[in-house]
Amino acid sequence: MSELTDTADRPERAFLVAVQTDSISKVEAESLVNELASLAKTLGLNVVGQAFARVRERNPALFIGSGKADEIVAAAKAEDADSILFDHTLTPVQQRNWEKLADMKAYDRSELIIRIFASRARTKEASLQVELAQLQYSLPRLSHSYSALSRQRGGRYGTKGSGEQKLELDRREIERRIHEIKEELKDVRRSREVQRKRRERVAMPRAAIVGYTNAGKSSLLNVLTKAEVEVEDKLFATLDPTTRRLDLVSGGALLLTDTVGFIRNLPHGLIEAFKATLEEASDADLLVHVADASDPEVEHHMATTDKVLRELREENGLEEAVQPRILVLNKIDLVQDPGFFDGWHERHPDTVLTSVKSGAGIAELHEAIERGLTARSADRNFRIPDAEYAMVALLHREANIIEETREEEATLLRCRLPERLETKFEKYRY
Ligand SMILES: Nc1nc2c(ncn2[C@@H]2O[C@H](COP(=O)(O)OP(=O)(O)OP(=O)(O)O)[C@@H](O)[C@H]2O)c(=O)[nH]1
Ligand SMILES: [Mg+2]
Repeated sequence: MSELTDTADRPERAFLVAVQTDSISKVEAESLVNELASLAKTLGLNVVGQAFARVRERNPALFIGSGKADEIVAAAKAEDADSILFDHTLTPVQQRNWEKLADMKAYDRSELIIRIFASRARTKEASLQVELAQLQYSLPRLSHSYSALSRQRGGRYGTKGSGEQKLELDRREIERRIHEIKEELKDVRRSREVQRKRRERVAMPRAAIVGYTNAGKSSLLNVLTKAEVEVEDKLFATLDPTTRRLDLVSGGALLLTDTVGFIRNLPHGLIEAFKATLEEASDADLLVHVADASDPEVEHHMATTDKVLRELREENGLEEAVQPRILVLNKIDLVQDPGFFDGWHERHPDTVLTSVKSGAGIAELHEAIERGLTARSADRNFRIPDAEYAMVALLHREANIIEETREEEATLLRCRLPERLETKFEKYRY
């Protein structure tokens, strides 16, 4: 066993490295490294120092120039670090080179995020999805470490001996498991599909709460629907979607789903793995995009969320522009500068401002959700025969009724109908 195992019972001491490149400014690099520190703390790591490196030309072996790399290693050693944690993505070769150079663990944001997801997975579905992402991540890294993602990675150096044959076996074993998980996830997806069909039959509109991690999505679901989703000041508190019914003031109701949060540079393997979960968001009738007013990077975070959603819709073959959405700026209780809101409304005129802490804006959000669901419908006249009274009941649940009169053996309704119900009611129009 290496000396690293002796330190197993103290929290891992991590030294962070951020890079500036032509496309990453100093300010952005700083914000990314702060976020990396939050991610590290979420996993219980002890952040003992950080360094910035300016990269003009990528050094294929280490990403960073070798002189700077030596400095970083020295600084990490001076802090008695157990690991060096990079904000930028390391190739398997770079990871191996850093580990040799520093004689300690080296890994990147993707691996850290995957480890967080692994530590947070509670349900079978989430566990399967995380395991899939882990295996896919570790496949190309097999040549240097089979257990690339296991926590206990000490003893790796000098422990050769596994040999080509073993490597090939390991690779096959992993590929087999990947295949198995994909099959299991297909079943999960099928049962989700069944659930969704069932919901469509009751024709309840669906809204999804989306946004950057830690913005307050679960808190909002809880306050809007009296759900009891766990809320934590940690990144990725929520991995599993929770759906609750939200009663509308007009008498209708909708299903509101809380989803996994987004983050910059989310490993693609995770998006891929969590597709089944995120489908809940990508085809909802309405998106409630929650942003954190107290975070200086909030607009970057919003752009990230939009980008991931766009990609998901594209992958699912859905048109991008048609999904109505409400922008919610939460945690306004934490904003010190009153001028902040002037600038904000100039850039994002229709924002609903909320605070789960003080209760501010929650009633407005209710109204905005209600409006959002009916906004794109027009006034329609329907004649519904008494034999099909269930359809009248459906309109009472789902539509805004403007006028209702009786004929012999039929009900006449003038109402504003959610667009998704238009085809269903086409035959009753007059
Ligand atoms: N001050 C303040 N804190 C809030 C507000 N809303 C949520 N929080 C806190 O922000 C933290 C994150 O809230 P969550 O509801 O877990 O956030 P989330 O978006 O679901 O986060 P993930 O599931 O990790 O993506 C918790 O500590 C909440 O108590 C708010 O309006 N004001
Ligand atoms: Mg949450």
